[in-house]
Amino acid sequence: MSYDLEFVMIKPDAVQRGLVGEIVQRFEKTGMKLLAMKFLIPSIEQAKKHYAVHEGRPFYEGLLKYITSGPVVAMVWEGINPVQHVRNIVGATNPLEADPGTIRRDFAMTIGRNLVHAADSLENAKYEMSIYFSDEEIFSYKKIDEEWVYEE
Ligand code: IDP
Ligand code: MG
Repeated sequence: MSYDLEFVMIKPDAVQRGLVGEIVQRFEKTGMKLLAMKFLIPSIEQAKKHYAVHEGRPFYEGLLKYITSGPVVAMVWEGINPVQHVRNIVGATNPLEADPGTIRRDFAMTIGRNLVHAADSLENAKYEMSIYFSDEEIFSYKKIDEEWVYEE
């Protein structure tokens, strides 16, 4: 078992709707470790890098407008299998298809305003965190509950 990193972003709609605390808490309560957190308005250059895989899709322009429309919370979380854990907590892309208890099912109505972004692979997580954080901004520290979250 190895500790890996996942990149997560609380999108502008969640900030506007006052859901930042609720969303952070869902990740925090799993026992994952928060390594980086930044409140920022993504530039168009950052947004284009972030969503490069979606270039050419019908929703691409709207997606860029959405993600650059206001402040977001960018985060890096560490854990074992963090991508799977985080994406389970976030839920399916379309809130209509998301499981009960997921963020998107509980708080969102439409695919175009689905509150949270989470990288879909460790490789993409690494790429996406490099868009928003320098290496020095991603901390390394001992968290006191680690032996109670993971068996030795
Ligand atoms: P994900 O966020 O669950 O990984 P992706 O398929 O990677 O989903 O799509 C990225 C983001 O693009 C979605 O979270 C959503 O905000 C937006 N998006 C995807 N499909 C649509 C669509 O059909 N209409 C509007 N927005 C979409
Ligand atoms: Mg995606």
